[in-house]
Amino acid sequence: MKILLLHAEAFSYETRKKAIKNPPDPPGSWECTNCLVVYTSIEEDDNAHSVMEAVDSIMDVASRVKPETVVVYPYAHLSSNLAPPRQAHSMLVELEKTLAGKGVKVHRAPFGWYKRFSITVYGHPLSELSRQIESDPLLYNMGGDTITLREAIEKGLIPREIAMPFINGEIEEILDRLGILPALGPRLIVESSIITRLLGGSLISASITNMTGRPPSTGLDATRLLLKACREGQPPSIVNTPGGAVMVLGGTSNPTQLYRFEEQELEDIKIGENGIYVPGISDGAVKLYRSRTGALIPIEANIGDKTCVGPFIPLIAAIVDNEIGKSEKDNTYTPMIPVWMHPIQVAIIPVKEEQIEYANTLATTLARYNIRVATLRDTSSRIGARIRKAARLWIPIIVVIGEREASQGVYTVRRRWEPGSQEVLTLDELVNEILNSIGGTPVYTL
Ligand code: A3T
Repeated sequence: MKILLLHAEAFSYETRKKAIKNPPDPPGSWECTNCLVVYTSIEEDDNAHSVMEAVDSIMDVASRVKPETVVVYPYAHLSSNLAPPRQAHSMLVELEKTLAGKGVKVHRAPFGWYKRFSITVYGHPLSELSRQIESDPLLYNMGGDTITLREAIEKGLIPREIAMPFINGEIEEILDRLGILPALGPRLIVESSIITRLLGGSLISASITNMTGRPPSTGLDATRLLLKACREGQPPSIVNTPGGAVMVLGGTSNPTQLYRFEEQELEDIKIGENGIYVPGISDGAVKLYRSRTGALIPIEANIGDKTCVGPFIPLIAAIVDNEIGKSEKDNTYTPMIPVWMHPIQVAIIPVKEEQIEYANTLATTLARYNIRVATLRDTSSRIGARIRKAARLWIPIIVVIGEREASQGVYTVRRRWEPGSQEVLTLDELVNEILNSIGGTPVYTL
């Protein structure tokens, strides 16, 4: 996405004629004074992440020039790599909504029209700015190579099931996907004890009853799948871990039904009463997570002496949902997922261009310990904005490198679990701390 931000004393436009066949917005005209006009070209690679980035940039400028209104103006002339109109329009709507959600007065100009416009720019130093918004601004470091997170997944450097819920930038996105999580063929296994530790209080336990004669409840697909795999567990669908727990490896022909229970199907689950009716199985129990939207996600099944957990992506979804739930109840609580579970364990942020080399050396060193690192090296974006970006992704450890750090050979570390505080560490201290927080992780790769 490319944006041109002009702080205007006066601005007005008026639609002339259609520039595309069926413009999604009606024609119109508009004028304003003291407005920040954001000429926006949506590019092919743009995604939800780019919108958040753009919002950050716009808010940053708006906080300094203090306009009365922000105008989102579709403008196809800043890029030669344009997104098709439908995608471009929906992102501009998203941009408008997200800005409005931040309490900004926003006006979005009609899409797909030739427009006549006039603008008078104030002329102060901040009144003309442009920003290039990267669609995937996190540069992942593996063995000294700098690649995007997406490339890292494709190369198999980050377990897909860990990284996928994060790939579009907004963890919240996985909540939308709670019902339609694709079966990705997980390769990771996790001990059930850790799930109980993370979700404990939020899990609903239900026994499985064998009410013969009752029709099967179709919405129990996910639970049934988990139970079936747990009971029948032929490799590679089930793997015993050293801790005795078992991970069910997903796989279904109809992923859209896998984790979603429809309203009426919820009635079939008589939790704490008759248990769950699952045809053909009567000797087990399940633990379900009830999300904030009411969806029930099967987390764990017990059949005989076997415990089956998984698959991995709904687990992450449940944990994220649960954490958001906690932070909604208590606004001093910072939602977080454990360091071992995050696709990016450490974000390294060089303050200025001159510190990039020092940042790269650190990234390479950490990557050698198999620590998953991303560098936010876009030094044209302000340091605060980059720290916020890392925080928005729930990256547990953030290392900021400024002039002082680079010259003294130390690292300023912010830990997500200690909001508001930071500490200066040596390389050894930093490495030890990270390895300790990952150590003993009960996850195994197949
Ligand atoms: C104009 N202002 O540019 N990004 C932004 N807008 C787009 C895109 C895109 N990827 N694709 C189409 N009109 N549009 C006017 C000039 O006066 C919209 C945008 O409104 C553009 C129009 O569709 C034709 O490309 C022409």
